[in-house]
Amino acid sequence: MGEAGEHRISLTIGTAGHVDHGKTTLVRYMTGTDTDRLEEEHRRGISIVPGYAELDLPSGRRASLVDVPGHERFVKNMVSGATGVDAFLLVVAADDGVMPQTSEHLDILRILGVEQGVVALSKIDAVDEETVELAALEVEDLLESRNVSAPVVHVSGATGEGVEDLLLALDALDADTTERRGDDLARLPVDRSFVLKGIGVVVTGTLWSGEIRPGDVLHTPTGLRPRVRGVQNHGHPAEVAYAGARTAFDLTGVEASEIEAGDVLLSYPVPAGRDLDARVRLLESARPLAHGVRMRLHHGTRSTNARVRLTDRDELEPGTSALARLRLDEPFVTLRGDRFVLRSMDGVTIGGGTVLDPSATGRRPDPSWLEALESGDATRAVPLALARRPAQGMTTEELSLVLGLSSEVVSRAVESDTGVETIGEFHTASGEVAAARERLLTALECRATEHPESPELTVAEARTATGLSTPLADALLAGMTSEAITLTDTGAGLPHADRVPPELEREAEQLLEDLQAAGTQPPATEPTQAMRLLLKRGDAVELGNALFASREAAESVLGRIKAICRGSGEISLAGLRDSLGASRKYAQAWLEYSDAAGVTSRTGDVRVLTRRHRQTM
Ligand SMILES: Nc1nc2c(ncn2[C@@H]2O[C@H](COP(=O)(O)OP(=O)(O)OP(=O)(O)O)[C@@H](O)[C@H]2O)c(=O)[nH]1
Ligand SMILES: [Mg+2]
Repeated sequence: MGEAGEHRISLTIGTAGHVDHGKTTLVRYMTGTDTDRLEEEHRRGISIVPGYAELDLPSGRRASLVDVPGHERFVKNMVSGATGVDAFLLVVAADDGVMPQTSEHLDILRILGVEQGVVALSKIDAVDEETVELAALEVEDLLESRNVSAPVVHVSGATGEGVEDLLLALDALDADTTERRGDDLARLPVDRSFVLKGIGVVVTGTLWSGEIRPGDVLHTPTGLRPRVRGVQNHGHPAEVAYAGARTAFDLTGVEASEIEAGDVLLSYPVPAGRDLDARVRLLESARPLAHGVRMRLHHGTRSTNARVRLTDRDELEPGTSALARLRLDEPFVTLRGDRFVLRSMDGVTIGGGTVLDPSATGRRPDPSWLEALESGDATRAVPLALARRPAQGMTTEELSLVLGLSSEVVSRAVESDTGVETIGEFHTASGEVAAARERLLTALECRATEHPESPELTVAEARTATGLSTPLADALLAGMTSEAITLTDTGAGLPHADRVPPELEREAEQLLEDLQAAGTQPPATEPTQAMRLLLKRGDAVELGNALFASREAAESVLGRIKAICRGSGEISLAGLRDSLGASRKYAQAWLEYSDAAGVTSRTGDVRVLTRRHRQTM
């Protein structure tokens, strides 16, 4: 089925409620789908893992139902199924009333930010009216105590009584009320991974954000790069998996053993981290939370143990929230705004929170940074993010990831903020760039003053002078070439820096005269600035051993060497010495110069012309 013909899911509803209260039965009645797929689920008569079914609502909208297990041992699987749903369907059996997982599931939904939903008071066929009314009162009390408002519909999954009303109530729910960020990053928390005969490795999950298409290469935090061969949404082959859809992919480039439930697949690599800064909220029903306590943390399809360190207090009171640093036993991929659930080590849900900084650094959380992240206000958070990474700059993509905001929102904030300067693809604090530019110009001026004969810095030296990271320094250099500096293969310089000061020019002229007068036997000398200027201009040559000669002298000696070689096929040290009437030292130096210039090459005790010079007469 193609993209255009695809009947998209507009609403995802998660069931909730105590074990055996009739969730799966109700889902089956409404959809015809048995969400208890496992043999073990049938044998034990309970749900164990989340199951999925599609539901056509009276208005024509199509919803996805996530049916979660109610047994207290499978709360982890309930969190995994409930993460990312738009609304809840809380099922309470009329014969049993409100039970422990009824309230625990409702708490978890609130922690996950799922605030809207419907309560189904089920099994009304099995009890008398008075019992139904009693259960209804318990439900009202529960909703009131949790400050949740939701319609309560009396139904039977056995007879179908009340199901029409239930469908109408579900149809009245809004889609997309949860914070689903339209990130460019596609994120799939894997809930199943298996091998299908003839197809290969298949993973399933609910896509949290972004889009995934056949042919895409995905990334895992451990560095695997599986390629997507085929995509299915809700069991139908599709051209694109979209955020919120129940998806399945068949993958190449990975072994089945390398990907398991709880892993996350990403459209580009995002580092996993063990230290998170977060806002932690404690349920009204929980005991006070002491600083430094270890907890079980549930995030999407994964869970791990974590130590919770409160930032500004020793103890968190029930019903309140505070900033905290969480140290996870295993690295997780999280983004700003992600919700997580906290349970005590003995399995009681005590609260949860919202990730603010997924890669927390420093000894203590920085409250002003966390508050900016929490505000979701890009204009507030962008300058702080840039200030936290001095001398590096950040791309729009990096900012979007760190702030947990879409790249459009980030771009708008960057454009409207006069304190942000953009160089190439990097955004930086503008003061920082001005300072780096100053440092570079100063370094170039210094170089030009101290070494007018070679006033350029190498590119590496220029980068160092800016004090910026290499990519940012390169962007700065590239941006400055049109105006302030020249950038060539040899290095960076100032325009007109090759203008030589008059004193040096005079000194060089005098030196050149001396060299010319000295001819083929110049005296040894230090390589002064004036000498380097002559070398650079080609007016002088270096013979080695602190010997420098004029270009004319060099040309005459090379001419003589060539003539001797062409006459007798070779030249010896003694031969050149006699021809020049010079000492052995000079003859040796000139022969070495001739070798270095590629005119001659040494064979045994003599030199012969190189092939190039043999041919040209
Ligand atoms: N009489 C009657 N029995 C029901 C009704 N709904 C469910 N049951 C029975 O209650 C038992 C449990 O139903 P399930 O639908 O499996 O309950 P569940 O909430 O999905 O249970 P878990 O997923 O394990 O938490 C089954 O034996 C059902 O036949 C109902 O409306 N009326
Ligand atoms: Mg069930």
